[in-house]
Amino acid sequence: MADLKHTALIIVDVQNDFLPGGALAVPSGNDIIKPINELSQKSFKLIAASQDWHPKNHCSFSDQGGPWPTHCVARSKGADFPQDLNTDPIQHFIHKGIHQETDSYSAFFDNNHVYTTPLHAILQENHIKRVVITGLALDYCVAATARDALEAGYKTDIILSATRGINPSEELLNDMKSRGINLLE
Ligand code: VGL
Ligand code: ZN
Repeated sequence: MADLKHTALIIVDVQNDFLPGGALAVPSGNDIIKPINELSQKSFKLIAASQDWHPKNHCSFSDQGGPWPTHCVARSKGADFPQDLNTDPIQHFIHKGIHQETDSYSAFFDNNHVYTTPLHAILQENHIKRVVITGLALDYCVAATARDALEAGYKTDIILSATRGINPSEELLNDMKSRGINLLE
């Protein structure tokens, strides 16, 4: 990664509930913590981390008719970062999924594109041209964040060693590649 002057590292939803033992565990999710800790030592212009941050009665929860078990309730242990993730280099924390009636896979917008998080403005203020995306889950929040980043005009890379999916298909990976998202080792 040659010139990181205009590059941001984005860490998506590396939270206890998405790790083994959590409410919505992504298989081998903990394997990515060390690679992310290594990446965050590099000289990125900025580092931002998103956190899934739901109200207790969020529409995505199965007891509210949604597809997912209750997870990442705001301020709960499950919504917290795992202890072994080095959060010292992270300058910006982006909460998403904070509105009861809508879910937000992407760290930029909710799924209906009604609400915008501060992420795009932060990247613009810092003259970011390229984003390097890591975190969980590859087939949901990482994919959605990468698609929105690309649409917003950023050169968009996903680091495969620093992401894991719930059930990522070959089609999804091909779709991301054909859009122009770079899948790097
Ligand atoms: C996520 C499902 C529900 C994710 C968040 O971070 O990928 N997946 N909420
Ligand atoms: Zn969620």
